[in-house]
Amino acid sequence: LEISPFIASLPKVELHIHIEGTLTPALRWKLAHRNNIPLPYATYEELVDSYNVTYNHRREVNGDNGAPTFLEAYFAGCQVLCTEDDFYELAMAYLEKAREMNVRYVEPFFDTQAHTRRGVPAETVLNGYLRAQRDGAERFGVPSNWIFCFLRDEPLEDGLKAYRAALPWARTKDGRGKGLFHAVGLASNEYNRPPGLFEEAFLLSKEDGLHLTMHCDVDQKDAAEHMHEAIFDICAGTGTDRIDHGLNALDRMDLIQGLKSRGIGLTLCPHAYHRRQATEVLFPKIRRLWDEGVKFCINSDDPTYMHNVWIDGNMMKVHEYCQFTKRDMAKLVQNAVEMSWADEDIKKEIL
Ligand code: ES4
Ligand code: ZN
Repeated sequence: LEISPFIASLPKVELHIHIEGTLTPALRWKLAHRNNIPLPYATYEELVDSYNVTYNHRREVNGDNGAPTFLEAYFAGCQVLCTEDDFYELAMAYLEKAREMNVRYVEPFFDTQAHTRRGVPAETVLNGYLRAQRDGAERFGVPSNWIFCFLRDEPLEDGLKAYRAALPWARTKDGRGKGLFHAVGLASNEYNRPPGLFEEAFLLSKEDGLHLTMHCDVDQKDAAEHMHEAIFDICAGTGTDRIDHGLNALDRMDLIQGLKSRGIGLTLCPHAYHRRQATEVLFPKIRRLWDEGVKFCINSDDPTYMHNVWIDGNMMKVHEYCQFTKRDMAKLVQNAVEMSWADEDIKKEIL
């Protein structure tokens, strides 16, 4: 699908993108050489090929066709990120790309655990992203508020340690933090890792005044149960503020009702699902969510690991396949603004 002038010029807001999932083969190649990190690929073409990943996080579900799982490829990509400048360059490349797509505001996810477990100090990661947050707003006019992610397939204790290390870079309610992130999320492989396992971490971040979102990925094992926990049980029953993906709400009416009554929005990433679901299956589901009155917005997830389909390509797909009108498309952006945790002056500027 070619991006239409209407979608290209529509002001956009991105609420579901993993910064490490924007690493291009070109930047990865450059950083590998700069940092003397050996790549397990003989040629640049082989590196590009390694971005052809399988959808499910578990090899046994994919069948063994030799392709890496998405998470294997994603964490392999992370290995070239070593210095503060590397993290800065990664983030600046994304924010510049956002400007080119007329994306006016972003809330990128980042994983410190993916880097500290390789021996990179947390402050290297955080200072790189912090500098990009400042320069990206100034140079490209793209303000951003970032989201610290717990890796759910790592122990809670590791997540708590990572969170405490990152906290000086947060925008906490005491107003003393550096202001990089203002929310926490839950990412990585959710197989047998329900969100309730991270209750202590969520309560802590809420006490610190941070917002809360969590992945409830599509068609994973126990997807509906995880979603039920996220909506009704998390944070002593107050629930999450947002859900990332969450298409499985359609499996159960109590989930649809819960989302609506609690005003929880979904950050959908249509192309990520389109890799595995037929057009005539997937897009009617998204349309049904819309008709049910569930609030959602359209995002890109990990564009370089998903055929380079960015937010504009994702919006094109729903415009085309859900029969969303131009007015509907503007409403989807408005949903993103309302679901966002941007300051009021930034929200006003976009709408
Ligand atoms: C992710 Cl697609 C996806 N699922 C789970 N965790 C992630 N982190 C980055 N992308
Ligand atoms: Zn995601």
